[in-house]
Amino acid sequence: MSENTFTQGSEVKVTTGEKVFFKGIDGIPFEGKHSDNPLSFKYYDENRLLDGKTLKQHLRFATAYWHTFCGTGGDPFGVPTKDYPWLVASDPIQQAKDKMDAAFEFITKMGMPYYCFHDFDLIQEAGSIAESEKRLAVISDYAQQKQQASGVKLLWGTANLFSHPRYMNGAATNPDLQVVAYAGAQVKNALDITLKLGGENYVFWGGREGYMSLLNTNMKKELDHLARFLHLAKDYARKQGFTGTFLIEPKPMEPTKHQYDFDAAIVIGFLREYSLMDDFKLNLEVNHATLAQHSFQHELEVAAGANLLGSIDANRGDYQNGWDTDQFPVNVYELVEALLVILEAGGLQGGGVNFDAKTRRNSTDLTDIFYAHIGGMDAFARALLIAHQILDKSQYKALRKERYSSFDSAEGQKFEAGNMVLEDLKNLAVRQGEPKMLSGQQELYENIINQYL
Ligand code: XLS
Ligand code: NI
Ligand code: NI
Repeated sequence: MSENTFTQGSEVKVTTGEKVFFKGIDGIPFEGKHSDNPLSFKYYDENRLLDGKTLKQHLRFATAYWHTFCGTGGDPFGVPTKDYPWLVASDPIQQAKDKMDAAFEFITKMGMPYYCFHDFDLIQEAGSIAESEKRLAVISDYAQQKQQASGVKLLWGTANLFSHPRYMNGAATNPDLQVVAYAGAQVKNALDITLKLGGENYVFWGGREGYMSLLNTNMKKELDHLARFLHLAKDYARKQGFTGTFLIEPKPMEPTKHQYDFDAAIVIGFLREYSLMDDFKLNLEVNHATLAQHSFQHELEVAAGANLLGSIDANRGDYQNGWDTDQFPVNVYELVEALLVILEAGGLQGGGVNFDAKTRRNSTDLTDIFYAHIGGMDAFARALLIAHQILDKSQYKALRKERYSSFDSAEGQKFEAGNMVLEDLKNLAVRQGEPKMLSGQQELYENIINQYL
């Protein structure tokens, strides 16, 4: 591998292959909000300190290999629109290396510390398991060199168990054991390369683990199989020395009509039922939350409440239509609401902010992927700073505390500690009489966010 390196920001070194794909862009500097340079950060100053950690350490941004280097703009109504120069070689190994050169060039020019992949984002799947293993060995060797040269790390790996036709009836929940076995082989290999590359987490997104019709589905059996499968994967990875976190990424539907990992609450119930709570946490995605008719901060609150807030997939949906549009995040007000939850929970547990987002079909310039990530990173950085200020300076926390202050009384503490019986509640009600009307003050809370924006 021949590469050029120079330092971008604190840790990541710009790393190109023999061919330079993003000519004319050397890196994305922080220039502040008054800069008119569209290829600069306005808010994301990676070295800025906040509570003893840099913004880079707080946010732990990652690029999603699949959208940014594999997604070429095809949709159900039309062929791809993006001619990415790293996808032209016909030999799969050469193409995978070109793609990885482009990926590391992009990631390092952005100054992002992490990336995430599915096994067959890295290299095209071959015709047999043995042949695919060989390909994965070659490309993961190459990734290892790239990571060493650049300082970029792997936030998480995963296996694509939804694109190949064999998975049309699901992977771990497939009614055919032979397909489950194939999924097992694939996860074993994906775990092996994740481990080899020092991956900090491993994700399961159950794209086709669900059903299209209940008429042909034994739901209980499929859920038991899913849990069995996750135990096997976890036991194998732990035996190999993986110390990171397994993450389940909930989504209610798409591509299936109903996905078993519907939302955070359902996944938590599943993990609890099948004794997986010690090893698994959640990877929450904005657009999956909205598909489940929740806000993103709702999903974050649910996970944080169970101490399972692992990582996030950052993107946004479109409020005028109902599917997973995976757009880059731009809505600072909503991100502040999310970051309030994340900060109050003490941050993400081992995860980071992965841009599971894609540029639009008609965003066909290579520069567009820079604009997209700059926008997302700036929006997150800005929201983080604002949320931090709100927690630090405003009456937000005090207001919320005050709202529950009746539970600080002797009776309230007795109730919370489980030292009351129902008759005690009745006696308290009789003693104190009709409760006063206590305003929820929603508008006041909403105005606090606006004030700090
Ligand atoms: C799809 C999911 C997927 C996972 C990784 O909607 O978001 O991209 O993040 O398999
Ligand atoms: Ni998604
Ligand atoms: Ni995702």
